[in-house]
Amino acid sequence: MRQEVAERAFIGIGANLGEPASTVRRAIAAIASVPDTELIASSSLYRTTPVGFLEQPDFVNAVAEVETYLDPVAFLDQLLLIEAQFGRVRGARNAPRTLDLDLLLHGNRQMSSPQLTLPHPRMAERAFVLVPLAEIAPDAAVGTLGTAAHLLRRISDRGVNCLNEAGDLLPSGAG
Ligand code: PH2
Ligand code: MG
Ligand code: MG
Repeated sequence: MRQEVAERAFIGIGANLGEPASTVRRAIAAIASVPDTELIASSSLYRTTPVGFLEQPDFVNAVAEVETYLDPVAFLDQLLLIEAQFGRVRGARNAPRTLDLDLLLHGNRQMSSPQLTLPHPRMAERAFVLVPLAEIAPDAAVGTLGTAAHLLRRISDRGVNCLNEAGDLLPSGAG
């Protein structure tokens, strides 16, 4: 449903099959064309070590920030549509994927339904989410847990490495 007032939402983007860097860039463009939604910012791309099931290729991760008039469930439906357009076939949880779009934050909403939990339940421990989120919105509040920058200081950012525009790893220590 369309709401009267726009809300700020953050989307976690991940891919680890095919050409993941190109997929993530095209996914950001697809998010920018969601109805009633404006892209505000997108993070750098990061090459990240898989979390959970380790025997799979590295991921490319990023975070996008939008302002949307869609309510959380309507916005999530748009994200699922984009995943399907990119050929995502839903297999086992944490299995390799062509494109994963996770609604991380939607305004200050806190909700839990079988469809959608906000804030995203695992984002506070995941450097592959918090590093790109803190890059574009260090002050974004993750429910009652604190800001992205605060949460990031409590975990290790090992295994999360920034890519340059060509999709190559930046030399470590370069920022
Ligand atoms: N997504 C998962 C599980 N593990 N690991 C990394 N590095 N990046 C991801 O996006 C990711 C993951 C489930 O969605
Ligand atoms: Mg995910
Ligand atoms: Mg997902």
